[in-house]
Amino acid sequence: FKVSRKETTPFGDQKPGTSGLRKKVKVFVQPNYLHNFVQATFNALTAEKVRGATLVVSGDGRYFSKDAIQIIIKMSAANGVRRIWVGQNGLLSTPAVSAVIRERVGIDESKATGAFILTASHNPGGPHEDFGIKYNMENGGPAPEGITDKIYENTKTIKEYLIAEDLPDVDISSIGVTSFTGPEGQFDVEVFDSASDYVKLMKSIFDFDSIKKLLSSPKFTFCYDALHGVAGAYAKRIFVEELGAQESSLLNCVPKEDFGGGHPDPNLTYAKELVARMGLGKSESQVEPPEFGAAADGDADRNMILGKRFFVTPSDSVAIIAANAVEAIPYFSAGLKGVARSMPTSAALDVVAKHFNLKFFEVPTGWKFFGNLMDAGLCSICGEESFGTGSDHIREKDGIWAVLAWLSILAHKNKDKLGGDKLVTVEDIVTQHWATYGRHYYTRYDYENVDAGAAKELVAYLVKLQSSLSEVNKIIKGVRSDVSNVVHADEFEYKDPVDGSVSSHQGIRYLFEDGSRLIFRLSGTGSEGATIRLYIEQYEKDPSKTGRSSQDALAPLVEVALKLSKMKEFTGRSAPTVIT
Ligand code: VG1
Ligand code: CO
Repeated sequence: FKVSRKETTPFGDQKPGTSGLRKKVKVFVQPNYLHNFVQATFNALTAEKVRGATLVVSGDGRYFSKDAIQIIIKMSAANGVRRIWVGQNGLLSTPAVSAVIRERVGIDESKATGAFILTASHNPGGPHEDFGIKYNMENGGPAPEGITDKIYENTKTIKEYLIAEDLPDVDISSIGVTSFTGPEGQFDVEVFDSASDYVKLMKSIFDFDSIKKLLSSPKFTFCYDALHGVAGAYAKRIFVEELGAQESSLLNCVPKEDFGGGHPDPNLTYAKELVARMGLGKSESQVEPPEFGAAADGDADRNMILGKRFFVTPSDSVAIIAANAVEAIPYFSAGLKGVARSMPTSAALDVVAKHFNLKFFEVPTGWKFFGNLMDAGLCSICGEESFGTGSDHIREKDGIWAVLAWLSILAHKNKDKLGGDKLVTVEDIVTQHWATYGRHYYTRYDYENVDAGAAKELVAYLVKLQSSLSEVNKIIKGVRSDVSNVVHADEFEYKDPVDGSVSSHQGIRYLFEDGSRLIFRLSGTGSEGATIRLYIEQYEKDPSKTGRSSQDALAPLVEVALKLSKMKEFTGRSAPTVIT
């Protein structure tokens, strides 16, 4: 093939967000749009590092992925990349990409240098919905801000990109290697099985035999919903073929370009079918719900954990996994190095860290901040309130890992009970956890697609307001006299303890005397307008008061948050779009 230099002009809107660049498909299909971003990434990595590299290119299979993969292959060839690895049909979950970068050995003993992950995660897909792309580094984790800032700077000044126009499209549907010769020598595209590296890694972490025993008990019933995302490509292999679950326990496990028209976000609003099956829907189902249910998002890095008629908040989930990991999961049997959560995630994990005297870190929203801690051996388990949980086995959050972690805990607690008449349930595990550690009532309100100017004004108002605690407390007392005082407020700033880099303006926090917290921040993953997130949390230590409904328990704080932020005045919204 030949290398062509193509003239191009910058687009002004290619700033990567919390997790890469996400836009409507109609934006991505503009001539040169994807090309500019890919070249800007190569330039940020430097030509020296790109030349000879082995890059993984795959994603959640959403609409436009197949075209994007061919474009990236041709641009990689022209930029001197040595090898491209593609999961069969372009499918690899985000955690599987991370695992492939870290673990896979290809032909000629090659190892990957990095990856382009093609996903907009939990955002809907299809010609009228979202597409996305992000770059992951050699450690398997998302590019740090130093690199994403450089990519953005490059997109603003880009003048040309390189492409091998005459390279034929590569068949990514069948496994095998296709080789080409370019000006700098050989260029290979290797298509491989999407699941095998990841399955191997999971088998090295968990005790599959004990989970298998649990799943084969007639008293234990199981259900997994992939919401037509890429998790389907792993669920059958792991849950059915390896662990012996019935095929009928898999819902929506065929990956689709448009996720079947749905919103592939595993929460109580969007995972409707699973929610109904688990007995949490509006109308009670006729059949007895399964003991355990779980769902994933489009790229399978998120998870939702449910028990029979019972919802586990993600903040509780990571705390419970951390509290039980050493006993229940072989990978952690030597102990935990430390734990970490994102700032808006509830403090349930903090209490566990204290109890076990573990190193503990609070980082900004987004998985990229956990990677440095893990690389430095400071953190084993971490999580976010946004249905993200994971560990240092890779450098992304991992939806199926979280399900296997829960199944491991259930298997461990039921080790001697499988023959008896009652199993320890998900609900039992969570309520016992609350009894020991106290409960963090928690909810998140999302105001999606708000006018961007209005959202900025609301943030500016809250930034100014937090500087005067007396003003804040005056407003609060005027709304609810039964809510405690704010004792500290700030804009969250994080200094990475490993490389010293500082991330500022990561959300506004109001911290109350009784441990309650109100947090406001703008989403960095949306593709239209602005999304305001409001996080509300209240700690209850008294075991006789941990059984309330969270919406009831949090009602006073919600009222305070809405008045304090003038939410309705700024946004015109009297209710959030989604409550989780
Ligand atoms: C959201 C979540 C954040 C998560 C990010 C990527 O970001 O709040 O916790 O890390 O999505 O998850 P934001 O900036 O919109 O609040 V995923 O599954 O979209 O890669
Ligand atoms: Co995701």
